[in-house]
Amino acid sequence: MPAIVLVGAQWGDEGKGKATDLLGSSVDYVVKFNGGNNAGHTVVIEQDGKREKYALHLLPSGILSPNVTPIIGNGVVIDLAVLFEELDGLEARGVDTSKLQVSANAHLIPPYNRTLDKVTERFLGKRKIGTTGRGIGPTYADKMSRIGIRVQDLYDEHILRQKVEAALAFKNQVLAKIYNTRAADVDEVVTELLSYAARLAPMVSDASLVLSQALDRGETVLFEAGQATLLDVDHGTYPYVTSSNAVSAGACTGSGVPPTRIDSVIAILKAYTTRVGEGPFPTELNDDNGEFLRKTGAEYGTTTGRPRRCGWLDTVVGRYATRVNGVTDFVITKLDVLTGLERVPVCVAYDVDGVRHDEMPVNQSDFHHAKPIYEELDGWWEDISQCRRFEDLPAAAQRYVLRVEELIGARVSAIGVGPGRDEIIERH
Ligand code: 2SA
Ligand code: GDP
Ligand code: MG
Repeated sequence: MPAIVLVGAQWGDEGKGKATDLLGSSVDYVVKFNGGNNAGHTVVIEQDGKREKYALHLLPSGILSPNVTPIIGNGVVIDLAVLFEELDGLEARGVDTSKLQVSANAHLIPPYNRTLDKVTERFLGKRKIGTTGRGIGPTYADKMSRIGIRVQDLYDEHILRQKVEAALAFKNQVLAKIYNTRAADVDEVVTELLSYAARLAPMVSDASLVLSQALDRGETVLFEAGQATLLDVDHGTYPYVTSSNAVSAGACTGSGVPPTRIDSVIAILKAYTTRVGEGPFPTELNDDNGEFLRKTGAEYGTTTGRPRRCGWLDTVVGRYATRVNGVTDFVITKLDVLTGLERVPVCVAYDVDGVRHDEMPVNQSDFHHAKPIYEELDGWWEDISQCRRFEDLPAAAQRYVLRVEELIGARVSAIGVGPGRDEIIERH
């Protein structure tokens, strides 16, 4: 399978990082195609008998696999200070980062966009999105408004200055006059951006060409999404979304590899649901069960440390993910977190003002009113973290997976039973 796209099926933090890392041993390239350092992927690796934990934000999770060439595609927005901090951190821990390539067309997050992200949230008040404050939204807005700064601009100071001047001519009005914050200084911004240019230079590539040639040679490319289906700017719970395309189609626009070259789409589905930030969440639990999931699943943001909102699995969302991503296989993660519950409710449809909806309501207001219709499945008590074959799972856990598979309409080919690299059941 030469070109595989890996996406999140819910609102993020499904365990994409672990899944990518797991596939790392059998792929040649891992491409991050959307988002930036708003992402947070935790990968736990057994090294010399010790559990080593890595938290990645901007770098593709494939960077932890020695034979993988990690690529940051054109669809990503890059904070250069964060990029080098993350690279330094990994190098200090002995990870070889020398293969990293960065698309010349990727956009940069200039310092003023971090400020704009935070003050916009403040001004939105109770309508805020709950962003990570990393400057993601304003940078994608600049890209679409054609006032963005790209990686390649770092190598022509004249053009870089022109672009920063053009962006600030408008932005400084907003910053100073509307938001009443300090205007950004063109010289300061240009100097800061240029300070990274020399170190970045050897990494800059024509990522689309590199990937196209790799696929021609029969090599395997894994496209790793940041965030997830319901945070996608077009197909998610707008406006409570991130500002990029996190669905499988984003892999093409965000890398320069066309849809005709994609062979399969793997979606990662957590055995329950979490969400960080604001926005509708029909199966959210504000009770002891929610607290149980948060504690047992260690549901705190990898980037911001925010407690994640928790709820039961929503298979309406799962079915939607199958549809909009063209999912060929699912990986269900964190099944172990559900151990010890007497009954495990699974949302199968919604009740919207007395009307049953088996599919995601197209109208956002309906989704805000959606009440989950649950099917209650039997729970299990046995520790499943040592299970490595589907048949090893307790009968109730097997039934949970099979019922979910039926409801989401695509094959479950692997099941996570713990955070470690080997804590996984593969179904053949
Ligand atoms: P932004 O910063 O503009 O992308 O925020 C817009 C919305 O997207 C959500 N978002 C995320 N949701 C889950 N996980 C994310 N990454 C981190 C993690 C989050 C963290 O892995 O834990 O540490 O808080 C992520 N990134 C963006 C965000 O909550 C807004 O709802
Ligand atoms: P991502 O953003 O989708 O990569 O997910 P995060 O890394 O933000 O959050 C997933 C968390 O779950 C991480 O801390 C992983 O180490 C952990 N994890 C992944 N798979 C499993 C699993 O099967 N069981 C348990 N208990 N933890 C898991
Ligand atoms: Mg995450």
